[in-house]
Amino acid sequence: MTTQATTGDAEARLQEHFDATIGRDQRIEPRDWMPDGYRRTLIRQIAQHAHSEIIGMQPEGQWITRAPSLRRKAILLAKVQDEAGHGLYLYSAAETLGADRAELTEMLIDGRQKYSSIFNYPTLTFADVGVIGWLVDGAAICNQVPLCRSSYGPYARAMIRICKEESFHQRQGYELLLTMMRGTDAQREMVQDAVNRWWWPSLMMFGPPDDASPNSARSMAWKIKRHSNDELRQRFVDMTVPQAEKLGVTLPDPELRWNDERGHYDFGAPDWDELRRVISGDGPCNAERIARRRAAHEEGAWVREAAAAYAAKRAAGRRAAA
Ligand code: FAQ
Repeated sequence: MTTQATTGDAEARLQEHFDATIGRDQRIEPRDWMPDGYRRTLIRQIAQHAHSEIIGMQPEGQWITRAPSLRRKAILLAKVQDEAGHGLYLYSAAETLGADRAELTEMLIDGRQKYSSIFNYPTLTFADVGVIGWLVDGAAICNQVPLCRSSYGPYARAMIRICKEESFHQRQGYELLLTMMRGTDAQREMVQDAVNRWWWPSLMMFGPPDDASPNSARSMAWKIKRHSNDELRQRFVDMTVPQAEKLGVTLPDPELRWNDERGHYDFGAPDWDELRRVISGDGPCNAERIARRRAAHEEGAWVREAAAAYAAKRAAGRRAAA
């Protein structure tokens, strides 16, 4: 038998073992063999997810100094800090696949890697903070709860804590909106205006429609994704409509109505050209978000250098003592 044939046989056995593990709904762990495409897909999705959490600190972060009370400021600070934490768990999960966190950050600020379209829209009033919690975190929960059963262990485990925290984020947003809706006419108008602006971008968070989603079939076969983009979008609409009714706001979609036969709400199509534009860098705030992230990275260079110098000094001290 040639060496080439032996290597081929070994690889086929590894692939078989991988397929069987996925087939049994068991987890793939960092030291397990995995196909290159599986590794690449995970790095792409986890990095995009991590970048989204970090860039996602900006729209609400802008309201921390302008929060209307100490209570609202404390809640908002905690939420934005949680998002930093989510970014860090996710970068760590990407590192278990061999990705380098510094390189991932470089790829984000050079525009070589994506982050969620939703964070390229401006936050014009404090009602936007509530609506982001309700709709954006609500959409994130719909998308991410199934990821707790993703086939890659470190990603699935990171998602458990992230989802628990997102759930607090969603409730704080809804509670803020309930409070504003019990306030003045001007406050109710602010809430409705924010809902009008964020509804369609929230639906776009789930990605392109299934027939235009190049990665879904592969990711679902690998059980990285458990549901298609359209399935999750429908689940979000079904969950959100009754919440909007309770809140007393109108969702800006004339086609939205209950369909008895399907047992779901029918709804209009988002503007997919807008999603394409925002993803390709041409949304209302893309340039501002990346410029801010780049500046923060550059301003933090001295901290990274100091931490590396301190670690080297401690390692030298340990070597000298040994
Ligand atoms: N924005 O073939 P598909 C959060 C890209 S975290 C930008 O369907 P896939 C917490 C996609 O990457 C929000 N790009 O792709 C929070 C692909 O491009 P590529 C982030 C998008 O991966 C709340 C191409 O289009 N969540 O909100 C978007 O199978 C409040 C084709 O698309 C996650 O990342 C988009 N909306 O499905 C923080 C969850 N949609 O790479 C602060 C994990 C698609 O081939 C405040 N990710 N693209 O060049 C996922 O579940 C999936 O990656 C999808 C996309 C569903 C986002």
